[in-house]
Amino acid sequence: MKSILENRPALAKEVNKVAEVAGYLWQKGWAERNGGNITINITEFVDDEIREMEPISDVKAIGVTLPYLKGGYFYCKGTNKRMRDLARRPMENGSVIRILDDCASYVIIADEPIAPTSELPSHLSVHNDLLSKNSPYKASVHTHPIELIAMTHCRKFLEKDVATNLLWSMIPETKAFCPRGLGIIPYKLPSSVELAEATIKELQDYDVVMWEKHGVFAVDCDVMQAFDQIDVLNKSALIYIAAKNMGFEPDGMSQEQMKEMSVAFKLPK
Ligand code: 2HA
Ligand code: ZN
Repeated sequence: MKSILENRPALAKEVNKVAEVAGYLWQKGWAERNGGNITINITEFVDDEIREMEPISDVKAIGVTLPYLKGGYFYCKGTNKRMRDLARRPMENGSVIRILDDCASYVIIADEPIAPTSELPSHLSVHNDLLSKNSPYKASVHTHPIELIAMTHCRKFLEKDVATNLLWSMIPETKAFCPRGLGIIPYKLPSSVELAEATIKELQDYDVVMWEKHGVFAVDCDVMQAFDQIDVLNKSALIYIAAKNMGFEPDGMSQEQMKEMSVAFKLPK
């Protein structure tokens, strides 16, 4: 069977980036079993031949109406599929979907009829919101980073920007490469429309948001950059834990040092 990626190097490059990141998520221990999901808006790579491809699934409801997604195409990790498998075989553990003209349903078009991620309402609602704002962001990543999730089991880190400021203060790179910080979303049922709505709201102010006691959701121009933002935050969490394990509370960079960073790197906060 011919893959949709065949003779489409630009599209294949984006999907291969997803596979590379899926491998990192597994190696980091952030992707147990089927944990986590990735979706990429690939509409810009779609040609007439793809537009004419016959559906290979029934029409399925998204659960929400998303007007900016009309005629859009997404690569989605498959529900119940493993990141470690996707890393080697992205088109056997994910699929390409087409959003239909009612903006409330989709069909799978390639390569195999693999149902998309259980967090599809959150992912697609976020893509709809990004398009409504003309954002250049095309990738959304949900994963289970151990140390960041552990922090959400402590109430003080759930207060606005307490975790952000602590993580920024552990090493200068974190503020430079995750300049909008870590948003916090109180616990909500996985896959729910409530979780999707809260995620969109929090993403107005942050590129990475934490689902309390569950995982992070990050957006960026491509999947590699979304991963990098999560990675620098979790690195800071690891430094914090290392210091605590050495028996002391880390001092952290001072507010002056962090302000100096913001000026030097022209950061938004
Ligand atoms: O896709 O992580 O939150 C598996 C999950 C759901
Ligand atoms: Zn999850």
